[in-house]
Amino acid sequence: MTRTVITYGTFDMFHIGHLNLLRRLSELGDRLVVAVSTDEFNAGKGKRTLIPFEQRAEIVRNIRYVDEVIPESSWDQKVVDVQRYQVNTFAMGDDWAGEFDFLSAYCEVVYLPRTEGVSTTELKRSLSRFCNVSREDILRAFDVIEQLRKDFG
Ligand code: C2G
Repeated sequence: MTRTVITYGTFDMFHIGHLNLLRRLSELGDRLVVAVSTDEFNAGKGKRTLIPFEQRAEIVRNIRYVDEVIPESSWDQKVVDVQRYQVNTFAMGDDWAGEFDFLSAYCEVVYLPRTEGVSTTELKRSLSRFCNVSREDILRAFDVIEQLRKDFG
């Protein structure tokens, strides 16, 4: 009997934390269904995504651990999804621990430890710091490189 696992997420700026989770979820069953949050649903979460839904869904669809991708457009779709896809296990990272325990009436509910040290929010912060390098700093760096080239050939 096929054991189906489902999870939900934005998966913006796909990173190793997302990959670790999907790999571990795939080990919990035979089929992994991933519901990717639509841009509209994220706006409702107060989340601005950098990568549009279609691209986030296409990336997740092409992760070897993922068997099917569906859109997440509402907080209320989980019960319907669990029944429609005959889900055995609902699983999320443990930043959501306890939030979806009501689903235990329909399937196993599992929260897995998050990957520490990486998050989309942190990536955005690093990116903005990186992009904020001033023109003067860049020119000064080129001068230093030029001087080193003269001194050391
Ligand atoms: N995650 C993780 N480790 C990280 C970052 C994220 O394990 N370093 C997990 C989260 O716990 C979540 C999944 O990766 O289970 C997707 O994370 P997000 O894209 O941030 O998803 P989120 O916006 O929390 O949406 O209905 C549930 C929501 O759609 C979840």
